[in-house]
Amino acid sequence: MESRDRIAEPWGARTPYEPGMPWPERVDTYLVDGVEPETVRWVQSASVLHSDGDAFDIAVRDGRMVGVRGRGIDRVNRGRLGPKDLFGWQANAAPDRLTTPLIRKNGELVETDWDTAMERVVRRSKELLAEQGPSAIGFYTSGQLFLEEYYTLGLIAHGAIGTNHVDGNTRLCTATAAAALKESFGCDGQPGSYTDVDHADVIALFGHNVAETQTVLWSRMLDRLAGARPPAIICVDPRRTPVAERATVHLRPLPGTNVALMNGLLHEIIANGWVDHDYIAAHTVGFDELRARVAEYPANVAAQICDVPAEDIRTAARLLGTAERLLSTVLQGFYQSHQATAASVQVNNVHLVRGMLGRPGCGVLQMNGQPTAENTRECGADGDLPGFRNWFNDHHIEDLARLWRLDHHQIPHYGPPTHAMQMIRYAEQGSLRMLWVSATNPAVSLPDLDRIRKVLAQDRLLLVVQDIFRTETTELADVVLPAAAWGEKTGTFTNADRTVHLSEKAVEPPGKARPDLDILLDYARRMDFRDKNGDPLPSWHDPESAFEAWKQCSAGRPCDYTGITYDALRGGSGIQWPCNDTAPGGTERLYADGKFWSAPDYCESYGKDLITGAPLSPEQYRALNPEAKAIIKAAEYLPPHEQPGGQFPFALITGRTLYHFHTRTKTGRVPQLRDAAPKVWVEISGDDADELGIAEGDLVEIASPRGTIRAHARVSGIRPGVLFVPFHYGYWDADRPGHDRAANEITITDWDPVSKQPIFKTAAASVRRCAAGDGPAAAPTNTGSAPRDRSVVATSGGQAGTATSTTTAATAGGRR
Ligand SMILES: Nc1nc2c(c(=O)[nH]1)N[C@H]1C(S)=C(S)[C@@H](COP(=O)(O)OP(=O)(O)OC[C@H]3O[C@@H](n4cnc5c(=O)[nH]c(N)nc54)[C@H](O)[C@@H]3O)O[C@H]1N2
Ligand SMILES: Nc1nc2c(c(=O)[nH]1)N[C@H]1C(S)=C(S)[C@@H](COP(=O)(O)OP(=O)(O)OC[C@H]3O[C@@H](n4cnc5c(=O)[nH]c(N)nc54)[C@H](O)[C@@H]3O)O[C@H]1N2
Ligand SMILES: [Mo]
Repeated sequence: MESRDRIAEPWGARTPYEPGMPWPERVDTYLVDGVEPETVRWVQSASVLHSDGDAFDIAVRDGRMVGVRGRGIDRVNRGRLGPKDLFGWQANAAPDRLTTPLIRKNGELVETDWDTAMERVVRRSKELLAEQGPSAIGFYTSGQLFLEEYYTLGLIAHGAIGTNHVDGNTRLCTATAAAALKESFGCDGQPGSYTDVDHADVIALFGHNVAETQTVLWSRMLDRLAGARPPAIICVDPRRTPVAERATVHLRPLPGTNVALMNGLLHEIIANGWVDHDYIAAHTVGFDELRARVAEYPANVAAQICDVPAEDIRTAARLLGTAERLLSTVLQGFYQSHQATAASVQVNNVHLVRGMLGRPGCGVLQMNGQPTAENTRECGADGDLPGFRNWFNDHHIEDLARLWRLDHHQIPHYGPPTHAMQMIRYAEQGSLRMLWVSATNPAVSLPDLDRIRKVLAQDRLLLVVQDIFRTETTELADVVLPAAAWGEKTGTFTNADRTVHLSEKAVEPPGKARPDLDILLDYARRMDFRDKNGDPLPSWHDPESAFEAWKQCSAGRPCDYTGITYDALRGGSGIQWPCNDTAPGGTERLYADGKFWSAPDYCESYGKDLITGAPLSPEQYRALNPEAKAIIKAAEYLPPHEQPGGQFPFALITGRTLYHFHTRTKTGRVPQLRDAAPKVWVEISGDDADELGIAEGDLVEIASPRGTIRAHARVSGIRPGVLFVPFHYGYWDADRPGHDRAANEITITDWDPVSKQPIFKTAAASVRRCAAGDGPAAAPTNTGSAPRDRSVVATSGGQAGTATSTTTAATAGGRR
């Protein structure tokens, strides 16, 4: 057993391994001082602070959480935990949890009881249904609840109420992942598996800072890099992230130029003949269009648009083109950037033209971000219909109506589901009169916050907010519902590689807080929702009965859960869907047989035009892809809508740091994590800083056409011409309240035409020095925000940040 400061060393010790070997086990444990592992009860769970699905047990003593221990048996992490996994659970016990419902009276939020709060919501729902119909009501949920909760919400919204206005913050997060998969494969569903890391000889990360956002997956890659025959790494990111530091090739494109870069790479791959013509002919449509399109993007043309050396594009293309086992991952540097879906689809195209799918090491991971985003999508809480059913296919609607015992016209399918930014627009215009927000904090996480605050604060809008803390958003609410957090309720969730985990209740929720599932079921009972037979809707009453109902809904669909039970998830490892009679142990990789879920009668989507977002009709799709193949779609590069220049000469991007999760409602309450990154900063390149007379730690003002914020400057390895601001910092901090630090004060109201995902990573801004700082910026030094000035004191956690690891002798060496 060894101890390490896991704030200083987020990835822990190396356990090297070589291609084709299993990833060695390393069990990480953190227990609060003085607690011995033998004296606690261990309760099975997994992490809800990213999409990796790191499996661990929660240590419980005297009814309180006292630590965590990784599950060595689990396929995802083999026992490893990252800093947020090790320390994040402490937020549950924060003294300022919401413990009672609140209701707005004379402008103030005051404590009330559940009956009063729920009756206010129910009364208004009934009035609106009577006066305006279902379209007056909207639901905005999360990627952080459990599967059972989303399915319940999906049924209530789509079925019982019949509104088309239901979406998740997954719109800000993985809408593009889903869209890119639908465009290429006709259906959502992650093709690859984390075990592809064990086999790949090239790993390409497109706009994905995996080292900070899925630390355990990066540990797996680091262990490959430390072993024999390590993979080559391609990093596509304007910042010098920890991934870039270890990359064989680091491409630093100008933000918003991903399509040009991808077209340049595909041009080189095709021009050099690094394509699998048999695979293309047997399993795809659309190759000729792609070849013609990318012919316009030789390396030097792409290089000019992206401002990267043409030679680097050629080198990267050679690696992609000659890899024997290529694993690609895609995340927010593509999903939240200009032409999000068009760019992400080109990554799928690399794999299709190279025939690299469904074999060990040959995976695409169109990543998720949030822990349960996959479930929001599959259960229909993001607007899509449950079970990846197609809103444009009448048979799918009838199928769902039969399952729910409703008339098919009760389920709205007159058009695509309303996306989150459109719901905000309807609220702004006044047609949406009630918005129920659960497990998301839009007053920090949506773009152009001044506008968002005004919309949410309107008197005519009944804003219901269901959270575990008071947040920037609860402060605008009319009714606040206190929820039980992860660890205080039972349910399942699915990570980015389709692995389903069970998370059991470990401790009681505080005060009167209730599980989100109970709140939704209580609402349904009070509304007296009924099916055709007059039976209560939903028909279930607890997590396991909800899970069993969901299994019926998933039967025969791609995300088939029928072979999974709570009991099967207990004790062992997570299980990858589809899991059914034909695949009783789950499915490691999709499309191994070159067959896709893209048949016109079966597919989730008929696809869209990658440039305009216009949906294809069923007839157009049938003509394009009658035989259920994969679809190769090409796209031309278009310049971003807001480009740097004039008064706003910098490209502004935003994103994350390793130690915080989103709007910090949890990580900001955990000492180890809070102290590692206590305040907002802005990253600026050395060249730009020198030219503007900005020194490390100076207070600067960053302005965009939307507004201004202030932050201390971190002079970092970011590419010149680009500014990066972490989006974690809202305004509730006691030390300096105010609207002058959230990145989204200055981001743009704009979204991808295909996925409707807001563009948080392409805008124009300026920066100006305000004053000297009192020392370096309080930004982490071992991450993408590493300082140019190596004398800045390194990030560390000391004794409080120390955790233990155990590797068994057999696995410690890696090579056998
Ligand atoms: N520590 C931590 N981990 C998390 C989270 C968290 O809040 N904190 N959140 C989770 C969630 S919900 C998500 S969605 C994921 C997100 O995980 P990531 O996508 O890895 O994180 P981001 O920092 O948003 O963006 C990744 C990178 O995109 C780059 N980038 C910006 N613009 C462009 C561009 O135009 N082109 C390219 N190629 N790159 C660009 C940025 O420099 C940044 O390093 O992380 C998950 N994990
Ligand atoms: N500028 C910029 N903006 C961004 C991004 C970016 O990169 N740049 N990234 C976007 C992305 S990818 C994402 S995912 C979003 C995240 O944005 P948000 O979803 O707004 O961020 P969170 O802080 O995770 O908010 C989740 C809320 O749910 C509460 N909560 C936690 N657990 C529970 C529970 O069990 N029940 C209930 N009812 N509540 C709970 C938390 O206290 C918190 O208030 O931000 C997006 N916004
Ligand atoms: Mo996300």
